[in-house]
Amino acid sequence: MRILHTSDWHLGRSFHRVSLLAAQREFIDHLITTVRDRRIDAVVVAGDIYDRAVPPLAAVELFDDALHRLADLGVPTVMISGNHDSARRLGVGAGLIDRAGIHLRTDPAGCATPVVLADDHGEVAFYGLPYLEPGLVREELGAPAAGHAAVLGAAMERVRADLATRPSGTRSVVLAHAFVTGGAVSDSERDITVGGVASAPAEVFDGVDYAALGHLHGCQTITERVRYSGSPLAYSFSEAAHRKSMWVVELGAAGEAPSYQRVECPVPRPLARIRGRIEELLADPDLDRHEEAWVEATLTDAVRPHEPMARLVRRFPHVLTLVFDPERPPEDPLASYAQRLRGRSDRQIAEDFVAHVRGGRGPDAAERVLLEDALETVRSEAHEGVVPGGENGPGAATATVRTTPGAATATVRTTPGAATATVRIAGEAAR
Ligand SMILES: [Mn+2]
Repeated sequence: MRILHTSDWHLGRSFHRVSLLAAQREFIDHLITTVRDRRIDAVVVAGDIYDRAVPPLAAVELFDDALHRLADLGVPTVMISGNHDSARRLGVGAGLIDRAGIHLRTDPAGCATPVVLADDHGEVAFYGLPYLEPGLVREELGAPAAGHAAVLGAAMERVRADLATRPSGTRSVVLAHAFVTGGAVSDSERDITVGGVASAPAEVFDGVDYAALGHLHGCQTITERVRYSGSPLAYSFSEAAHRKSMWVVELGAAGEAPSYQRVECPVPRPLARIRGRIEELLADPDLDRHEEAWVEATLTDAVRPHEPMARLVRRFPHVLTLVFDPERPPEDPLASYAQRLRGRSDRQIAEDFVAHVRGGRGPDAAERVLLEDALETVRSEAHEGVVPGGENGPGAATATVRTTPGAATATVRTTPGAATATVRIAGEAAR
């Protein structure tokens, strides 16, 4: 059985204010062509169909078009919701499109009810595990502990239990939307850290023939049988070096190792990250090759140059973003601030800030729990789409937590997709 694995379409997402709708439409064309030309038997889409809980109409129409074309081809398709999708919104109508061979799984309760397809070697059971937000599904799945590894583990226990009841020789594929340990991140995935831990070990998928993963946007192989397809398009400049692709996985008879082929996706426009003083960027002949790219320019001039964007755009008409990173002497405390924040989680930044405004005394255990609760509440609400458009757009949310009675109040604000947390301290500690 030949399976096409893709994920993280993020329909409706734009790239630094440039609409990607035409590029996403081109990807859907490419998907349909690939299914037809490579005689694909089943398509799996591992979550993040849309970029947000309430997607724009044009994105919904594109998804509708993709579903019609897949149904017309008569190729069974299994899809799950990701952390960017609103599982409940996406799941509306799932029962009906099921009859057309499009199996959309958005409810964790159904994770052990597979879509069963067959070929000459027998049956293949496809288990769709929608994104499992630990705080929301722990009880439902009876997970012994909080956190991603525990809820995913509980869901996979159910999968293995169901598989054990099936005829011997039944092959199996699991779709999951998760951060598996060892995977490489990029800047366009929304942080899903819970209790300081974002990832689950690859061993959680032991016992199935193939785990088709979504969430990380780079195409990657975690173990031979546990893979990410990555997103079909680059959604941040950190993906400038990615080759965007899908996997064609060929399952043979039971016990045979699957074979894998990587199918590349069309590139609407290459990405380039360039860095230097503005005069160098305007003159360096090596940069000729980036003149038609979408460009992120980092200017290192010690003094911010006059109208840099207007000058750069003459050579790089598609420059989209400017970063200022002035060269400073190493003893300058400002030099390292951005570097200190880079790669730190919302929770770490919040804890550092509490320590900073309290003369070095960071949150104690109880305060840490409160901060974590606040961050988690915000994430759950954003995921469920219960927070209407905040000042930072749909899904932005704020939670307030009193760290010590009468001493400090921390307000945590997150904007999904931007992965930032701001902590404000009010009360005595603010003095
Ligand atoms: Mn994603």
